[in-house]
Amino acid sequence: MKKEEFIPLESQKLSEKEVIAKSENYYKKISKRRSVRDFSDKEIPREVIESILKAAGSAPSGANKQPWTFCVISNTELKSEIRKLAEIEEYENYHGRMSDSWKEDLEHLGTDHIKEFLEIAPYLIVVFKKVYDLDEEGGKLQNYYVNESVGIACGFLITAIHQSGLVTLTHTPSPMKFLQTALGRPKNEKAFLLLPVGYPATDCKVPDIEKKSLEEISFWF
Ligand code: IYR
Repeated sequence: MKKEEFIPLESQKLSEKEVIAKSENYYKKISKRRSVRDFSDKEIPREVIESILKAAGSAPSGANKQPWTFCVISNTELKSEIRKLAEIEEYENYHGRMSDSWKEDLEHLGTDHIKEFLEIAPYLIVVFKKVYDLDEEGGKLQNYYVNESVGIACGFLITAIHQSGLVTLTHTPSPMKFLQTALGRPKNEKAFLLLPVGYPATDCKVPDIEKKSLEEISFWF
């Protein structure tokens, strides 16, 4: 595409005051997001999931290759199968693969190998990264900055879920190979993140944790 073929940017013309107010309001809203492990089984309309996936798919990516696939699971048997397989891996993690210091670092989150939420949440979204693309003859097509791109898309996905009034958890059962097999994904796709999506349970509690201050996370030059 030549520069002459570019199209005008759709953007709002805002005053400085409006920009300040918008940035503060967004911070207030997004800082209420919490990772949730206690889900309600209340159904979610399919169109909500479609919208949050379209939001995720609008993320920037290396050379606009959009190297991601989102698998959406609501089928009860498949959710149970995924729970079973995730718990097998997580049992190994919590009973050997994770170092003592890692387990100590997780203690305040109250996690263990039991992953009930994988069956209770009405939807599971498994994000796959496309390490490369395949052309029609099965030839390899290069993707760029795949981890960065898919990480950004996951950020968009998580904020879209929060913005919709729903909750999620960035669950990383490890290793995640079982997801590629269970969902029949091709060899160019590797599981990246598993997100249960739903409403929080009525009595949902979250760990009492804080985020680092602006002073701790930023250096200004
Ligand atoms: N994936 C495991 C362990 C785990 C690891 C980290 I890093 C966390 O922040 C939380 C949990 C699990 O999901 O239990």
